[in-house]
Amino acid sequence: MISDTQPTSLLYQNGILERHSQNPIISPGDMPVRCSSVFNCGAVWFEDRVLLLLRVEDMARDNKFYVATSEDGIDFDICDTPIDYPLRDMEARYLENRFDMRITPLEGRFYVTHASWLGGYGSCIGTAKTKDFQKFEAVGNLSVPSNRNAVLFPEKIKGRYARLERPQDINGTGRIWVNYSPDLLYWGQGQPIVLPKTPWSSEKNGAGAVPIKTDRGWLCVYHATAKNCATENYYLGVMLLDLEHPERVIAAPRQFILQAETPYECMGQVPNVVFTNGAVVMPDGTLNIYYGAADTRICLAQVPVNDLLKYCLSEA
Ligand code: BMA
Repeated sequence: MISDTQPTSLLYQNGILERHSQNPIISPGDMPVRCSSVFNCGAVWFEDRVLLLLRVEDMARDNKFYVATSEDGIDFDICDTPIDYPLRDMEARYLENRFDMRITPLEGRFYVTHASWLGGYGSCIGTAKTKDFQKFEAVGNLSVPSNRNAVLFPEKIKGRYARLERPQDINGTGRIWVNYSPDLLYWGQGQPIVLPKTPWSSEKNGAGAVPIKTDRGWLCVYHATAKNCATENYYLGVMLLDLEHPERVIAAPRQFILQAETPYECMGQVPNVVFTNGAVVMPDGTLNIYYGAADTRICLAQVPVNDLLKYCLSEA
């Protein structure tokens, strides 16, 4: 478990996160298929490597998902063929798009959550499980619309499975909720997570990476958006949630931890987007946050995980 008593090794200057000098670490030209975009990926530690599930949009703008692995978390080997991800009945009939896969290690398996966009219905949450990232099995049906940005906690909380999710608000935007299940099939007893109102999160917010268990609470990197006169800009923020009652916010700094500002984040299919679905705590305690930049390429931002925890608590 991560603790905030470990020594601080990063001096905060302009930002909390450090962008990797090799960014973008995966671009469309690196893929084994001709494609226009590599979107935000799920990320997990698997067999002594970082494993990413990359969403790729090919030249027909069809989506495929590829596994990539790396020992150092920076240079990735990308599998030649896309994964075979289960298609449910509703998806077979209405699917337009699947996106935003997150990977949670839970009870000896890996659970992948994704959003399915069904024509005429909108966004639904789906879950699949795998042991090896080769064979995937659907878990239950899709959620009813409109819901997305689902990420499972890596363990049961007070006897129930828990996930963060983002049901649609009345005005078409959305906020993060926590929801519970006895069996990963039936979900209920949901409660909103109330975050501070800030100018960078005025439009929507949603879960990002899988919550990281620390001795002070669940450390969560999330995304938020705000509109300006030209675009809707994406930001990353951090929050700490109570270990036993994750709907209770222990700390949520008012400042964002990452905004789109480099050319690779500001130019692409959707400009001014930094969006994470996955972060991995490396063996040396560095948190590797993998994020999609401008919906076109994958980038890496890093911070010692206990520094992020301390920062979160110091801003509470
Ligand atoms: C969200 C998701 C993300 C994407 C973002 C910006 O709704 O679809 O995959 O990065 O929009 O386009």
